[in-house]
Amino acid sequence: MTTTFAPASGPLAAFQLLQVSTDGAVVHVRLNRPAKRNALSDPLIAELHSCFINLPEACRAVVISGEGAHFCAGLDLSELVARDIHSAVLHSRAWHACFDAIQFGRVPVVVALHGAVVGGGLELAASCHIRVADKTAYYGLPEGQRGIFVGGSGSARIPRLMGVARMTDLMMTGRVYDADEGLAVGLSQYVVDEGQAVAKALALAARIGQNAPMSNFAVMHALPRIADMSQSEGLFAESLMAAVAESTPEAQDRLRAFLEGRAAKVVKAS
Ligand code: 1HE
Repeated sequence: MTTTFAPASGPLAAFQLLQVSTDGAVVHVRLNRPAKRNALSDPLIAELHSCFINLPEACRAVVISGEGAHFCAGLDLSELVARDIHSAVLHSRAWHACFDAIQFGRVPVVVALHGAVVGGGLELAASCHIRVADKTAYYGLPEGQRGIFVGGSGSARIPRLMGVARMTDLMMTGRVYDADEGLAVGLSQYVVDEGQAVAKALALAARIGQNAPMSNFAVMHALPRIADMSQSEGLFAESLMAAVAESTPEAQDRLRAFLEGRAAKVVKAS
């Protein structure tokens, strides 16, 4: 795949711990703190939050990846040592705000995973919409060993991917899943060869960015909320969302294109 990514301009160019580049509709956000294994410090979380609320108008999809040998070592443990109760709550809420801006933002987010995807790194990955791992990826929740609990939305988001029992196992026993186990339990949707996760994620983001923005928005915002509703409420919400999506001019154009033989058919993967 040929890409022509260029450094981002405007507010996205000013970050110290993120490297942001753009290629048309796709924005690539790299965690850029490899010496500390991309550990999520307060400034890194603040930059990530700022990045997602300042995405350029032309952006239709985002890829997140990590520089160096690991995707992310989780919470920066050096910052935790001297926190009082009130600042600990505010710290956790700042992570929630950042990861909510990713999950419930304007555009879909694909994350490319390799090496350690642990603790807060897994919480970050769980807030993205599509997870692509390479063979080197592994997943752990060492909070149990460190004497702490998840605070970056892991208790709400990770069981929704793999279930409460598996999360309990990882947190209590220190069990680590490799890339294939992560795929099998639902932590990632793709596993690719070593070093190929970013390319695959960029290709998926380019494809996703061609969907009608309202369809992507409906998938991001309606699906997880409907999953939290009773069936009756969910079906009603689905009807409303479907009516909104299919009434947009873009949907009408796309439906006409298919009926007139101008749109791609659905075929088996080769
Ligand atoms: C860090 C961190 C960190 C590395 N906070 N500084 N997360 C963890 O419990 C995972 C802790 N980290 C590790 O297990 C390992 O570092 C890795 C498996 C990720 C990578 O190992 P390796 O051998 O490549 O690197 P390293 O030598 O361990 O680390 C390189 C440097 O990064 C070193 O600093 P240096 O100054 O000695 O060079 C490490 O101290 C530093 N480093 N990880 C701070 N996490 C909102 S709640 C979320 C709760 C959690 O995320 S708990 C899980 C925390």
